[in-house]
Amino acid sequence: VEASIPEPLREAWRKHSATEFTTKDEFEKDLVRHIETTLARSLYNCDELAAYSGTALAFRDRLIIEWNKTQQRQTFTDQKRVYYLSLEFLMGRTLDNAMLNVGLKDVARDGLSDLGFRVEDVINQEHDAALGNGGLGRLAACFLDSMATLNYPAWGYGLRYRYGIFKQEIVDGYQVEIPDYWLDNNPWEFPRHEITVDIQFYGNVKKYQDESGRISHSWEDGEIVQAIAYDVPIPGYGTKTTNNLRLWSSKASSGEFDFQKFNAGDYESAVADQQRAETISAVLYPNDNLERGKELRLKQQYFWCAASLFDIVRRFKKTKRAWGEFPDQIAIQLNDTHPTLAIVELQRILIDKEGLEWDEAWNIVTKTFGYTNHTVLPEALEKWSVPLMQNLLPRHLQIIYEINLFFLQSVEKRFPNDRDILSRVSIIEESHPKMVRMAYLAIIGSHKVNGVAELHSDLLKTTLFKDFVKIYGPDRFTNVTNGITPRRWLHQANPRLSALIAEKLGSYDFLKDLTLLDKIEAFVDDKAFREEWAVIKRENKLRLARHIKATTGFDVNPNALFDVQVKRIHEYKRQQLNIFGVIHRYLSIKAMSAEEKKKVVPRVSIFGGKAAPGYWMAKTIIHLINKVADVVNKDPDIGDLLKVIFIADYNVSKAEIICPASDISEHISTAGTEGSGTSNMKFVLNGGLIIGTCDGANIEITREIGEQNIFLFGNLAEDVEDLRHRHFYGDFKLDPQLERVFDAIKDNVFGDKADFSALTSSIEEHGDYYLVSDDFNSYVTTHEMVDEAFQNQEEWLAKSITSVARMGFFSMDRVTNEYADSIWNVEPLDVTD
Ligand code: Z16
Repeated sequence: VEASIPEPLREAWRKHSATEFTTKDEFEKDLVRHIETTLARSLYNCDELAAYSGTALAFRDRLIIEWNKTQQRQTFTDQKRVYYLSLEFLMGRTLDNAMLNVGLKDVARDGLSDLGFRVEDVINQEHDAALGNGGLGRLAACFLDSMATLNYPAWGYGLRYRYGIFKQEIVDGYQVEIPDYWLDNNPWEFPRHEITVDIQFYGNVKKYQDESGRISHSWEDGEIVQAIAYDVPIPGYGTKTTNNLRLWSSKASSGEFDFQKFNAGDYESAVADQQRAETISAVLYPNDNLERGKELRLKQQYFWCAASLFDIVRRFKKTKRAWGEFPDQIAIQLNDTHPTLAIVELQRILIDKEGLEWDEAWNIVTKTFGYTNHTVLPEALEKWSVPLMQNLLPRHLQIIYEINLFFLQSVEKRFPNDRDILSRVSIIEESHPKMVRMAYLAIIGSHKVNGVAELHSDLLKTTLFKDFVKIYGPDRFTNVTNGITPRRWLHQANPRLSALIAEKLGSYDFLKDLTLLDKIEAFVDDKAFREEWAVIKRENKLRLARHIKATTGFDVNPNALFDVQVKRIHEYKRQQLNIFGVIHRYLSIKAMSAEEKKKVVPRVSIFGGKAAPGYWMAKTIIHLINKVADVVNKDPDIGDLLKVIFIADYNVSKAEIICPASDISEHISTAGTEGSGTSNMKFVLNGGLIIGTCDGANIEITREIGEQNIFLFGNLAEDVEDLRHRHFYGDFKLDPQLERVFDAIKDNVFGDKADFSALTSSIEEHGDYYLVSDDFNSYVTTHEMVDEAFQNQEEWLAKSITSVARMGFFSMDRVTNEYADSIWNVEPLDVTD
């Protein structure tokens, strides 16, 4: 039913249509009105939290007005749209970002100050929206920011988890996980109780034949869970475009089934059914780069894919276009294999519900989807057991077998003499139980597959997916190196640096075209500019030092070299290499004379990151870091020369404090294991130097900023296989400096050695899979070069400025435009009013 008001009655609507504040006075009026009415508070009981809520509501009003207009405009122009499907959106806080994007932070600052508040304190009241694990989820959030900023008609689709990534506490040196219930008083979401989709699970498939002999399938019975839409406005920077992020929440279906139970007096079991339905969107799985094959996770994936596809198809059908035009109107990007079922679901809708022929449907499907791969780690590649899928999604499994059959037939025709290729590329792995290989299904169902950095994309083509390159040719595979949004990761996190750059360039245009940063290289010898640059870094270090003092109680010397590694804790990211390096440094200082100590460059080694709750080795690494901190930080022989800090609960809002405050940061994964990495970009963009391996985007960062501006070390990806082989055949001698580190651990210097035996033995006895020993010498030597370089502050500063100037390539806007041109074939929608 159309709910549109007829033209003769629209006058009153237009007269009273909501307006947007622009001045300080108007902002104050909106703020006070929200505090007094929406929040039912007054000037007698307005604390910082209430001031936050009122401010958020005032800005929310603005976003909503533009969001409505944007949606109307996009519907009206009816051009191709992008749908970004991601199980994770690691958004962080919204208010600061919204203020900056609409260009009214100064207005808010002045207004809040009139009413007795500091804008920074108000902003700090907000709880992070942490619906993601790490890089993959943050990339999705950067995409949304960039797509809105560039005026692309684009929606995100995800799950509205009741619990985001857990909060981390450190108790006696161990990680403890606290549930992250974040939804109370979240002003940034709009429930759309009228937008619902019924989602089916289990049941069975019936086959029918009509008079003409045509066979059709129907998925019957099973259980129904309801998906409810929650919408989140996504404002672009310096544009009126405000896109939509639609998150689905699960609820028991209000269908007959439950009423029957309630009516039959089976109250308890009816309530239990409701609880079970709500479980689907209850919690984000806390694994980064690991898939564990749990049924509830598969339910989450299907629930979200089916709801999103229904929504997309419903919108398309309103346009009354022919099905063949579907791929001209719609591009769907799969963020990893998590949404691969969307491919199967669209095929099912087209053949089972809309009556298309298989080939016609499949042609539409493959033209619609693109698939982004984020990792080559085998433990992260999704496989679902066939019996599990048979039970939960019987019709989808049939369709997968059908897709596989047609695919293998075509492969057999092309490679009649290659018997092995069929079993190698089959979507079904012939194991016990059989498994569905989701990455293969995603490749077969998409027209483009991309990796996230050059090395990573090359490895995909030469290792993981090499058979598919043979089958489809190299053009199906492409690279789009990741980026970050300069709005959040420069302007918001580092306002002073952003202002200094704007002052030199004459405007903030670089925030929309980051390649303009190259103009600051002309000021690298400008004395005043250099001094300001140094002062800003120092201020940012002081801000972090205050945070460290407040959260850990430790004092750190702001003149020391701040050495930071913050990211998920994972063996492949090698925080163990870092902490072993710290122990090596500690032992070296302990062995020094007073004279020698005078030459030591003081250091603060800062760690942060969460371990997946079931990942024991990662938790052991956290434990060791904290034990080393206990010993080192109170050792009178060491004083200010070395401090070790573990920052608990690393998240997006902490990253905004940490990234601008590093002198050097560590990106030291075993070569060939990190897809891209994106914190490397955040640190360099904020004037920090980096130490890293030749891995992921480090390689392209080196190419852009110049190898004299980065500290690279370690073995290359091409040598990893051979080194592992040698370990396997016992051709291995522990690096002698690492041996000294292990001896200290085994002398119980950092508490009970038994606590860390898994860590040392994985290197000494179990093949050193991540090549910690092989890279140790190179790592330690490179850190000596870092110390030496840091002593020449003038040269260090030049490296810092030059690097920032050359970071334009890593803007998410470049990434978004590349996807738009080479994968989605969509155009921006110009906003003229
Ligand atoms: C993830 O965060 C990433 C890959 C993956 O398969 C699963 C998760 Cl949850 C990361 C990569 O590890 C990282 O290198 C990359 O920068 C990031 O995805 C974004 O592409």
